[in-house]
Amino acid sequence: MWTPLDIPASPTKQPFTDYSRWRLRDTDDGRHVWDFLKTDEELEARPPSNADRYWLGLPLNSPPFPSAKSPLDAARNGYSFYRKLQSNGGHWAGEYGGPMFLLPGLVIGSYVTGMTFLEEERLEMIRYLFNHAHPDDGGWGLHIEGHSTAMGTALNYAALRLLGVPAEHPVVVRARATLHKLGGAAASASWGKFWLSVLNVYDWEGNNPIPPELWLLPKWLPFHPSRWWIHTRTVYVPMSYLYGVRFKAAEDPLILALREELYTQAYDTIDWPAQRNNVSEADLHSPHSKLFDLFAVILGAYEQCTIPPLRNTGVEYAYRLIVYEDENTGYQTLGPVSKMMNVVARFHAEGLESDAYKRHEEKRRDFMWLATEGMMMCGTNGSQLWDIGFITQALVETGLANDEDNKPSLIKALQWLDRCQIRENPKHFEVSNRHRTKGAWPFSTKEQGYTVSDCTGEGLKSVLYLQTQLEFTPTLVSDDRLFDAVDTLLTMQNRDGGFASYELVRGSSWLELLNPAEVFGRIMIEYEYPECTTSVITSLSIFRKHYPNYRVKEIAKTIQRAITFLHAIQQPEGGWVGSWGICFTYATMFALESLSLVGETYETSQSARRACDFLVSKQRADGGWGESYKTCEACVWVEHDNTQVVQTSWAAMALMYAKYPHREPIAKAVALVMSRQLPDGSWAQEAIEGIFNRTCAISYPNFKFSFTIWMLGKAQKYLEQRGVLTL
Ligand code: LAN
Repeated sequence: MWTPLDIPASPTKQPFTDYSRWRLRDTDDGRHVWDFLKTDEELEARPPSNADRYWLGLPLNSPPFPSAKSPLDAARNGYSFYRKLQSNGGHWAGEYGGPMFLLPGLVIGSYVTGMTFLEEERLEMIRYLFNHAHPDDGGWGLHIEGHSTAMGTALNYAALRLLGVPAEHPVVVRARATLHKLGGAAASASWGKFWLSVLNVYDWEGNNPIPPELWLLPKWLPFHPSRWWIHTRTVYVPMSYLYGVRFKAAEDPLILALREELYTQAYDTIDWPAQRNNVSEADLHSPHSKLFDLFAVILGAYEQCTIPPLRNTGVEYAYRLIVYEDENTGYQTLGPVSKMMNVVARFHAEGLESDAYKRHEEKRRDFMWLATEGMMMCGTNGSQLWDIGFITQALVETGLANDEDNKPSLIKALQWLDRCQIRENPKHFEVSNRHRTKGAWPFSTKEQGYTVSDCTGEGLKSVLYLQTQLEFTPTLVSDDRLFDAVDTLLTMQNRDGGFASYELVRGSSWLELLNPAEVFGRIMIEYEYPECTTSVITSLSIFRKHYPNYRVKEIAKTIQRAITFLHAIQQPEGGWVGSWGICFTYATMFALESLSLVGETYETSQSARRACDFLVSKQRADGGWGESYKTCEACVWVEHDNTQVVQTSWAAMALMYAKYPHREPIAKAVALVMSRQLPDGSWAQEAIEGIFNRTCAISYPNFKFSFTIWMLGKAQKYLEQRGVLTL
């Protein structure tokens, strides 16, 4: 077994643990938990599945397919491979990494609460951090493809040290030098400052105030936290609790050592209040506004003379919200940041022996994913519903669903979708400021249990496709349950006609001026998104074909208003800006799908024509498309160094939705995607596919199967109709 000093000096592909002993638990509800099998008996009882092998980078022994003669052949080969990765429960598991500020939350939150890791988990987390240190300077950024930042480097540095890597290890020495060049931990963005305060290696005085009392203000106030974007407020709840009680880990030698390592000056000499707005240039995406600075000064003055009963009431209120959130989500919580903050809060209030502590400890593992480069903390407890939604629609639309070999996999997928639908509103509903959930589908699992507009849309579409367009599938989701999903969607349209992510837009856009998190943009309120809007339009359009009598007028009006919204936000150059995938290719595919459903295509609509011309103008000589994640930061197209199969598939699908009349761009895109297919039918992982909050990239590794297969199958029909049978 490795001891810390034996850890190799440089990034290594060679696992620190025996990869043949790791298994992904295969549960019906789609939980993702990696187990390390210690004994030979366990190994015998749990032979590795293909999914285990695939995600661990072990050979699958998948025989090569005869090379594809047509796009449909290629799609079929792709699915013959991908089918092998389906879980017994019916969904496709997958990594959901990318952000580099999540693992430190896991490690710091666990350290300060005394939660341990398996030795094997610890070693693979170290390896992950080694492998993702920036090759140029050894620091870490906001996400795996980003440049080094003070927050990324300070947090991941602390994580490595807590995981047991000594200060004199070469990886740590290099990272420390970079951290100091970036201004040290004092120059970290605010979320980094927060975690370091919890760890007791940064003074709470060096944070802008996070008073829990804001919750006690009247709800009608335009800046009341219940109006903020759900992720921001759900993170703010435990943050304000921990700030309110000034939680600090007990000092120990490692903490004392970190205080000396993280700064460019001696810890005792730091002027803490002066660090509140000290943020390294490398971290800065959304500088504080004047309004924010004013609020911070007023709240800072209040902190000097807090009224104890008021503070206590605020702290207690925040704690109640934490408990509601834990109980509403089976201790998964909305996301990984709030997850670990809630762990610390529950530990502080109820201690090590509490039921809450134990439940949190168990569910912590749902976020930990083992990949070829080590163990990471994921962006959610998986992307289960999102992935199953796309691949099932792809199979039905391309006709591959009716291949004998594929039928059982589609039945299993339908069974999973049936189990994943949320059937009731949350246990604590209005009191925890939640939107209704009855009938919705979540992004990951039913247990996590949050309505997402587009996940509900995609879930509904998939069920309708599988139940009504295939003859061999049972009807598992009743009409009433489909109506519940529609009812939920109909509660989610905003004034401008667009759909946001989890809820209605509750606050006005000036609230963005109060954005405290310097590293993210557009996080204070919900916004209407073209992607979410499209999923709702398309699902309602398909629903009304099958159920022409249910809430007919409302559905028609909703669709029409949503289309008006899409037109209104089309960019002058013709594309749509994506908020969740990179970037124009992603959102433009969704938007053109929507327009096609109301009969707007290249020949009939100015808007569709402009969008197609825009996309075609970005096609590369090799037939593909490639956009960098940097496109999302400024909403201006930035070419990626390489062509990407996923973006090429999105762009080609967009053109096909719009019935683009010239086949060449599509034929060239098909040829590019086919040329990248490996002999076993799969595609290699390319650049990161997703984004959030403008700046942070996130991985959707299953997209390289769902969208390639979907696009190729669709292209077969498109090209056949235009008299091209083979390429
Ligand atoms: C996600 C992932 C899925 C995504 C889509 C369904 C693709 C989107 O169409 C709607 C928004 C949603 C649900 C979404 C919102 C923000 C998330 C949860 C994430 C990008 C995954 C990680 C991110 C979350 C905010 C990460 C934690 C960071 C914070 C700033 C709290």
